Amino acid sequence: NPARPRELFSDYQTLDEIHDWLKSLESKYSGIVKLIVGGESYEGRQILGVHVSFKPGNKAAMIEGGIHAREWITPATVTYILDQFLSSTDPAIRAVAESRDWYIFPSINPDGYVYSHTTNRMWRKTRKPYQVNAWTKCYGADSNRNWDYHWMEGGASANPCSDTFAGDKAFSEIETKSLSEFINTIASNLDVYLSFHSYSQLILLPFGHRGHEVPENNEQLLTIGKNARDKLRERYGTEYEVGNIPEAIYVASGGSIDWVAGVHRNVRLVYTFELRDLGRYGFLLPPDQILPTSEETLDAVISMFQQLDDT
Ligand code: ING
Ligand code: ZN
Repeated sequence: NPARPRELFSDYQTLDEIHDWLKSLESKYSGIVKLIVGGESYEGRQILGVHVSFKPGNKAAMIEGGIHAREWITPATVTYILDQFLSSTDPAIRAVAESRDWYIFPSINPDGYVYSHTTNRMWRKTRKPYQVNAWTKCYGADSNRNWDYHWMEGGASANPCSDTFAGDKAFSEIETKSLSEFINTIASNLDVYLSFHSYSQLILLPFGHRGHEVPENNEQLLTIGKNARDKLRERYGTEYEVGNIPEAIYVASGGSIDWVAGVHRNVRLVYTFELRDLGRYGFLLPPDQILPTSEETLDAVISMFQQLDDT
């Protein structure tokens, strides 16, 4: 069974396993789930996702995971959320699931994700080579420093050997460029954009660049974020903090959420989750935390949509 090679949420999945599972959904939920190629990678892989639509006329919401290769809990949590939207019988989850057209991409840096499984567990970036000098090549740009909104305005490096290398220009990476072009095609109907990272247990609001810009609805984002944080805590007591990127973590420009919030101003809710933990295991979060992390995160996500739709 390609769908559950290992139990889907009891261990981290390889890229092929995630892709096989996504592909299995189209026939299992036919008429509701459609595969989408949101973009492509330097090494020629697909940025594979799904469009989930229960009925016509809904606003759209997009969820991305795996922009950083080593943050394995993020594709796992995004696949869990997708699975729940499709299969849960909980009325609150069903109401939110059926209230939006979903565009869900569990692993938007596929080359990096594969590399972190095969070669270097702590890999973060894409895998395009950059010639540094006659003798040295370094690989990859940070796909969360490469988006074209206030690009290279703080918290990003011009050195291709750095883990926060922003690329040699905005959208130098095919992954961010192609995915941004896909987002442009759905943006006019897009209502919510969620991006998943680990670790630090934070809910982050735009913007991250050094201009300390805040979204026009910053107060609404803070209120909804803090209420979602309270919901998240209820299940297992996990403590999150909520704030704009520079205050809550550090100045960082060229992130996906800055581009979405800055270029597509009709998108009302834009957040980054930094999932578990606080550093005990860091990126090497044990597989027995996949389910609890996913469950509490879904609680927060459901709360965000409920609040948005109640106002
Ligand atoms: N954290 C994010 C990073 O890219 C972030 C924080 C989120 C920055 C959104 C900018 C925009 O550094 C991790 N852990 O990668
Ligand atoms: Zn990250």
